[in-house]
Amino acid sequence: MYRHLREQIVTKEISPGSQLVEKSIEAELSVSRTPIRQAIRRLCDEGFAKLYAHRGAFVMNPSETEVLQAFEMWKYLEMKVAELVYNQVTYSDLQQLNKWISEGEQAWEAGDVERYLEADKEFHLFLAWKTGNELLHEFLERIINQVHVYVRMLERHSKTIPVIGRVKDHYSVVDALEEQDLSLLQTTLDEHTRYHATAWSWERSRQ
Ligand code: NI
Repeated sequence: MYRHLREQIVTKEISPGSQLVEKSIEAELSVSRTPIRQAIRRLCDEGFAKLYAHRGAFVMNPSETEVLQAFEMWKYLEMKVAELVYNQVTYSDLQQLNKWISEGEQAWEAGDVERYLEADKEFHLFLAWKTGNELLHEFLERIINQVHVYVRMLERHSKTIPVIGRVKDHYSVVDALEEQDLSLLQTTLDEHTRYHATAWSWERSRQ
């Protein structure tokens, strides 16, 4: 149910800004109300839709400003994570990070966007978890969910740029951690987060 609705949102079969009405989904797909409600809740949690009090859930329809603000917040949180972990990472942490890089690469080569995004999220959240700051980890998860919603939409509609092709940056992140080089780490994460924002603006300007 969740996957079905998510797919429809990403492909814009359900138009941006439209309301997710339990009753009409129930009628259309002939499934019971509870799984629909759960799916809608999850879509809201992950940033595909937004819940408004007394009005219901609406498919997100972000302005360019909102998208750029999300990427900017992502960057700020990554800068903080970098500052807290750049000299805290052990050999086995690096191995773990490398595992997610190869997972991401395999997914990318197979054209599996969902698996790619999952590996990407694990990679970034692992470092946030290493900070020991639960709120930082929680906020980063929220922002990455949101940013990944935008990346999915961009990926589906862009034929011109490899939106998810920034796996290479992750290697530089690992190098910087290995060298305990904060400035390299921050520069890399800055470029990594900015790439998507630039891609988004560029794609928008061509529409
Ligand atoms: Ni990444």
